[in-house]
Amino acid sequence: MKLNELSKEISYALRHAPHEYELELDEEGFVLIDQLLHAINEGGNYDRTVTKADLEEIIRTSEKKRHEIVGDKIRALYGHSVPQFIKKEEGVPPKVLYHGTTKEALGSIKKNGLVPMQRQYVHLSVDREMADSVARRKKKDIAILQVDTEAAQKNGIKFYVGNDKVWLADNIPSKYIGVGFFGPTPTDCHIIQLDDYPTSAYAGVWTVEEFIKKFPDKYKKV
Ligand code: HQG
Repeated sequence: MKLNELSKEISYALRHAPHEYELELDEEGFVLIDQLLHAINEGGNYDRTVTKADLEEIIRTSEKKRHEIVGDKIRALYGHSVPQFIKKEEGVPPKVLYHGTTKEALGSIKKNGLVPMQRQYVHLSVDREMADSVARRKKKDIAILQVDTEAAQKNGIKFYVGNDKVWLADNIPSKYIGVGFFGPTPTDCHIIQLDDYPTSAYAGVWTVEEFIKKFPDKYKKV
């Protein structure tokens, strides 16, 4: 059984295309496991019948907790792009959350803040490492952003629980966002407020290395 493929198909069905599987998500994004299994098995993409135990194994062994089973139901914990609004539980996140993106997007993020784009929420990570791997999916020059959630919350921005490592949010204005230059240790980092970050750096006129060279005392290479 190709569990990785199955996991991707489940994410596709539960985040983006439940209608293709004749599934209806409830307001928290749950569907009956039996209905999901029926639809997946009708597709006949796997070498044997997919069972609830396979779904449980995906959740247990995956490096990211993408799905959740509660009783006889399953849902995707984040990532939704379905037109139907999926309600997430509001919560108080860690004071700082990270977002991995591309340098190319910085100009637009500076102007419009972080916005959900094709998804229902902005996705944030609890640690830099995860933000880094999220950014590297895009296969471009990356930028790691740091969100001051405390200041944002004080001004009415809401955060929602995804899983233990992923938080969700509505739009986050750029005044709460910093661009991070991170070194190998937690103290070896410097954040520049996105609004102060020179356009020449993300436009590629300066590479990050050049930028760091210009400010050797303050910035260290990752
Ligand atoms: C960018 C994966 C221009 C944003 C990951 C991102 C994550 C803007 C892209 C989860 C912007 C959207 C979600 C603005 C945001 N202007 N670009 N104003 N605001 N963006 O894939 O966060 O492995 O929809 O920076 O690990 O990359 O599938 O979101 O680059 O947790 O489980 O618009 O998906 O999880 O891209 O990834 P995405 P994301 P899974």
